[in-house]
Amino acid sequence: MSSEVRQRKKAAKGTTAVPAARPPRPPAETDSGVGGSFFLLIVLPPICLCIIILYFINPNIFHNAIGAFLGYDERETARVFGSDLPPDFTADIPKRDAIVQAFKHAWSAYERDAMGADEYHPLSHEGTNLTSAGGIGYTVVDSLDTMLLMGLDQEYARARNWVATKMTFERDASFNTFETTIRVLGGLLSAYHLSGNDELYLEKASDLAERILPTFQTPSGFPLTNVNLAKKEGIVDPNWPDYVSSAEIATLQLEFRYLSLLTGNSIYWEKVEAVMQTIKGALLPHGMASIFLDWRTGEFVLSAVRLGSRADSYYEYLLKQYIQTNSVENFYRDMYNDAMDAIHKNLIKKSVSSKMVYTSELIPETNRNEVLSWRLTPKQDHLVCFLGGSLMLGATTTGAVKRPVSVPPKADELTEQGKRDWNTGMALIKTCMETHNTATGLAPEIAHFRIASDGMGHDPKFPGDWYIKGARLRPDELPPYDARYILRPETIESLFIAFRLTGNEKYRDWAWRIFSAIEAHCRVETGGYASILNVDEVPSRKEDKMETFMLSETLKYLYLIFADASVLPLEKYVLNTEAHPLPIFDIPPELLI
Ligand code: DMJ
Repeated sequence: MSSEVRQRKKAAKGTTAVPAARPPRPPAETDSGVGGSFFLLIVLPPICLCIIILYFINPNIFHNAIGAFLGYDERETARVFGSDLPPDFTADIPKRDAIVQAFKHAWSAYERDAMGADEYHPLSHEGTNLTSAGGIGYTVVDSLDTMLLMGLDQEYARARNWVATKMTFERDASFNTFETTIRVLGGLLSAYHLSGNDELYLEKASDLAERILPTFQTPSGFPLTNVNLAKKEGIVDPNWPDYVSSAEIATLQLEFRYLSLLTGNSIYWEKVEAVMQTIKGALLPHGMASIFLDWRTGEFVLSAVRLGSRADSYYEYLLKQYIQTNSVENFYRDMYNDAMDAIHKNLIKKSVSSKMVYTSELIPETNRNEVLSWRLTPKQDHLVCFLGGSLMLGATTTGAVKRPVSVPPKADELTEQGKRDWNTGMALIKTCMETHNTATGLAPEIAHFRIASDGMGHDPKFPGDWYIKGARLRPDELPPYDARYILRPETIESLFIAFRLTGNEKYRDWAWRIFSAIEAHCRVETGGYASILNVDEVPSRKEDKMETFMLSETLKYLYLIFADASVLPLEKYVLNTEAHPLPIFDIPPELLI
């Protein structure tokens, strides 16, 4: 509850308490009743008129007051719940078109310098492949659906031609199973759907999936971290040979399930479904999932519990699997709801002074006597910023009393859990926006939040509620890893969902603010966009890399925020974790497992 709401409640209690302590006053006596009539006839009508006029000027004043009275956590929530303003979902054409121009700026540089290469380096104007065995279409395939959505027909035709004539998976090298699935398999499937079922993409997708399938041949059924696409064999992660990560094994499901639907071959579905069944049976006692599992035993291993790297999309896909099949698989609904309960109990915290909602991590530690404890670390990866939007989306699906809910949802349309998740989602998005309050207006890779026990006291170098570890110590040093912005999409992804679910223009404004910062600090004049080394440094120092998710996610979500909402309606599409849209479908009887 905001302090303002709290104070108002206190004040309200105070006013009722005072008269009760005194003898009740007799009703005011008047000589003739003229005073009462005067009030009713002369004073009351203008007051009512003022209230009506005020309501038409700004109904939120009243909605806020009602929300505060009902006791929601945030004034903001009150503004959204119960608003009767019709949301305006028509395109903001100048802004939408500016995003298209940005995409062209990025793509044309890649096409000019590096067409077909897996990755692009905009400062050296070069492309490189993930392995020395040759590329697998990482950037081209990750970009296809964005071009289709933006109507970039010529660029798309050339990219399709590259897929048709040059792309091959006959590469004798180790590729990351998860990354290949979300970017390449997901990109092919989405291109198949958005192109009106162009068979080229389904053939390529089936070829790729057949090569990935052998990674599931482990005692637990968990896929190994890497795969040799030419040899069709799973390969362990050389750094963690006994482990696989929860995000990586539980973020293949949307893609493999959709492929089963398209091909009628249930094998893909069965493999990824079995992974989820085993994970559910292995969850830790407090209902959380740690970042590593043992691929031999199928058990979680003692490792960090968090919502960022190696865990993020595990949570994202719990919800999205439920959404993908028209909300009939209660297995996923329950798993998702349990996970959100556990997150609220264990990881969601409020900052010390301004009560910003953020997520922390739990790090396991054993002392000399082998006694285990969990250390709470107030560290939030940029990656976690997907969670705000995801919680809001969850609130309107697993947390809805009836569906579809209004836009924005009314309080009585959500369950208690739905209201909680909606509030947390909005608050987390606000926090993610706070982490954009840097010299560049871009958020760092990792933010730390101040806690009372951090031993930093009232250090003037850290005046706010959050900081970038090590970043402000020595300006001549190479900035720490935490200070980078590598063109990540997560905050923008949440803004997209929040805008679609509320129609609140503020989310478009925030998205535009981030886009302007990207333009100001990451744009390379000769073409492309680069990561920057320190979000708190102007002019920015650039790093020679444009991640493929700039084309597949960051610019796509920006485009969708400013496009008309009839483009990819959320009730018809679920976006994979790389922002590749896949249609929501009913499970055909032959695929019911
Ligand atoms: C993307 O590849 C995906 O969104 C993934 O789930 C996490 N990280 C990147 C973007 O930051």
